[in-house]
Amino acid sequence: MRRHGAPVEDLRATLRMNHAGEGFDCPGCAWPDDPDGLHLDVCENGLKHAAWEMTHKRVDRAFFAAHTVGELSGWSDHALEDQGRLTEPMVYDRETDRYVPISWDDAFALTGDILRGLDSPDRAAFYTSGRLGNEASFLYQLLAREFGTNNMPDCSNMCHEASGRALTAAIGSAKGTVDLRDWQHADTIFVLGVNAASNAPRMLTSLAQAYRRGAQIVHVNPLVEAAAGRTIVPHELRTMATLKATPTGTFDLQPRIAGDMALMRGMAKALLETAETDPSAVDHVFLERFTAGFEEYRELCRATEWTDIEQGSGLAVSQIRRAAEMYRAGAHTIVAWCLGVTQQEHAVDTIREIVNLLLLRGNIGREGAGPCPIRGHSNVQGNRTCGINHRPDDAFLDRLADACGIEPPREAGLDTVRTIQAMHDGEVRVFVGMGGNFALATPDTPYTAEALRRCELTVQVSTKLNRSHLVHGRHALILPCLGRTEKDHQATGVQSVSVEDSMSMVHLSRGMKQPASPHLRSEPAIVAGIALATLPDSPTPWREYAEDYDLIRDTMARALDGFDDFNQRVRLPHGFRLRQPARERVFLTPSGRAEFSHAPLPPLDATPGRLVLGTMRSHDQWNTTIYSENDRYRGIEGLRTLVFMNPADMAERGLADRDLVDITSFAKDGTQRNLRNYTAVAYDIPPGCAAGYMPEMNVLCPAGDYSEQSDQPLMKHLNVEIAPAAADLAAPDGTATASG
Ligand SMILES: Nc1nc2c(c(=O)[nH]1)N[C@H]1C(S)=C(S)[C@@H](COP(=O)(O)OP(=O)(O)OC[C@H]3O[C@@H](n4cnc5c(=O)[nH]c(N)nc54)[C@H](O)[C@@H]3O)O[C@H]1N2
Ligand SMILES: Nc1nc2c(c(=O)[nH]1)N[C@H]1C(S)=C(S)[C@@H](COP(=O)(O)OP(=O)(O)OC[C@H]3O[C@@H](n4cnc5c(=O)[nH]c(N)nc54)[C@H](O)[C@@H]3O)O[C@H]1N2
Ligand SMILES: [Mo]
Repeated sequence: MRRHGAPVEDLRATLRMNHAGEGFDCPGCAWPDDPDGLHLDVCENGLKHAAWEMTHKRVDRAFFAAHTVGELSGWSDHALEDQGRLTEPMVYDRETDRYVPISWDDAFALTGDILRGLDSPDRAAFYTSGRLGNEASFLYQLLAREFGTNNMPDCSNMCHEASGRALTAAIGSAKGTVDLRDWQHADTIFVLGVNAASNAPRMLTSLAQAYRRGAQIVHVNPLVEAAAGRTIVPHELRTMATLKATPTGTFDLQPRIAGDMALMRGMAKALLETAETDPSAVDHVFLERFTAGFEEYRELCRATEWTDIEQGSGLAVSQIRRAAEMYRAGAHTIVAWCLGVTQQEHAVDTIREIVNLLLLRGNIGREGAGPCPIRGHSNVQGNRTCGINHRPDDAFLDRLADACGIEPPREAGLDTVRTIQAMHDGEVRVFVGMGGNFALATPDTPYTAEALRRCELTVQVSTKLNRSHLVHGRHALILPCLGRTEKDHQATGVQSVSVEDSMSMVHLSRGMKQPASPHLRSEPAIVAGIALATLPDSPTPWREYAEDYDLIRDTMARALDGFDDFNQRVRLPHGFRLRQPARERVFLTPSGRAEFSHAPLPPLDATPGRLVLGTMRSHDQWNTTIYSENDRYRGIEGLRTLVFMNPADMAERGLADRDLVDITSFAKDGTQRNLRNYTAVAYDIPPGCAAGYMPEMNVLCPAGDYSEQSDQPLMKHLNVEIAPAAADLAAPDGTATASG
């Protein structure tokens, strides 16, 4: 913590994170609180993340006066954020190429003027990053819809969009069905495509407990990540102090990238073969009462050849059978997944195949069992619940219209990828970013930068300086907001916000630190300020909402499904659980049953000489925020411009460990993108697969290459060629070598 300049007294604030009704929700990830309060719910990465916000460094007007945007553009992303917290609203001044101070009123007026001057509300896009609390999310979508657009791109479009779509189709609701108590009862756990030790460290507690009670824990990942072996479980202070590692896995499967669907199919096939002699292998009563499409699925499994399953998964039949046998032997199975599964072309089919497998043994809607997407941002699930959605359904809009007295637009809006394209084409002229770092987090970095630069206005509501402030429109505003750790004083007193974790628990979060600057405003207050300047005839009491968040919650109780008595229930010690009908075996699908899917396995892409490359996070970063160049569990120090490769693939290309390489990606439309002078690192990864770090590798992700099923960019599935670095192009280091 000291490393980031936050003194030790701030630890007190941090240690109150996530404690029943008091303190702030950990901004680190969306893993739930421990409902029994037995564990101190903090982890190294959560502390790091909170400390990063609590830094004592400041980016004030003197800083901006001293540096032009041109100069700052040459700084590293780490250096930008490391300058500390933003302190007052700033506006871009073309004459001097600097950000200069502007009053809040003038900033809102500028935004309102330009928004009102657009020839259509659809010329604006309102982006959300998943940190935003529920109340601000609700106000933000209300602002967009009152203004007249559903253009609400969000980080979910790059994250768990596929999970929402697959679960809605399969079980009639977009969320997972399990909670932490289910994790305490599961005896068989499959963990697909998540690096838990770095990205959901509090999950390790559940895995360690499961191990101790004898559960099977199967990690499915092309890389053998830290959680697959023994790890130091973050809140077990005793084991932390003695650095004693606890096992958190019992079996590893290393499929090839995008091999998960074939693995799930293979397990189902093996299980159904067993069921021919042992009927108890599948849950016939459940299948009959609660599902649709089982017979056809059984036929499909029978017709899928083992050779296709082996090729598709990159795994041997014997391994798949062993996993299937573990699944059969268990009474309570959870399947959890994250980006390794979602950021793929066939992600929706894959997640539906996960559900197919769970349905076979009735592993849904009972204790210790069910599908469990591991969400990313701490409130990304809450954002969606509260209406941040470019494809709202009619039931939601009808209720919103009633509760708020507005006429919301009905046509679907633009998602993240389409917003980039629309800005590029001049169709979208105003970009408002509610948190996040759009310029870096999105695919195709130079293309996206050009798209943002073509805007008439870019508005970034942020806590820290980042790339998205430097890649801006003709007019540009930086609006600094309170962080989640900070006290939110409004006219009626100190306010709390609410958030929803990965398992549908909604609870309050209240900051305790003094704000980083007296000029900061809360996110609800900033949305209200923009709304007042943009919608002069609005029926919404924006000012009153900003002064008293209970009033927002009263309206949310009327507008949102499951939020009755919101103000009362959110004040219960652990908040409340949003109803998830599928958990009760109520399936809101067209058939009223859980639906089997019947998709063919994805075709194998086999262009000779090509590799499939997945982008991912290091241990020491938080999305676009890079803390250091180390990746502890993967044994990397001081290096981010690397590509992990299988030794045989390296040998084939005449590469030795740590040789410099050039990486070329091939888009569906035939265009190419390059990164030069990356370091090849020999690694235990299946042949044909490679991996490296986001956000740097977004340079290689074509904006046009998104999944036809989920519209998510294919961030875990780039088609690349990797060759020894061309000597004539060799730059002194591998950092600034993107071209495309
Ligand atoms: N400390 C920290 N915590 C975070 C974040 C952070 O950046 N830092 N980010 C947050 C966010 S927004 C999110 S969405 C989550 C992300 O959490 P993760 O999903 O863990 O994110 P990634 O680092 O992208 O890692 C993806 C994992 O998928 C594996 N993988 C790649 N391709 C495949 C495949 O085809 N199949 C399978 N089975 N696995 C594959 C990779 O080897 C890697 O282990 O974490 C959240 N928590
Ligand atoms: N290649 C590749 N690209 C990816 C991914 C990948 O795996 N590979 N993962 C994708 C995923 S899963 C996600 S979720 C996106 C993330 O995309 P984003 O959510 O857009 O990016 P972040 O890096 O999380 O945003 C960090 C910034 O948020 C601001 N911030 C921090 N706290 C607050 C706050 O409390 N309020 C406000 N208003 N601002 C705050 C700070 O200014 C900080 O610089 O990236 C996606 N991009
Ligand atoms: Mo995410």
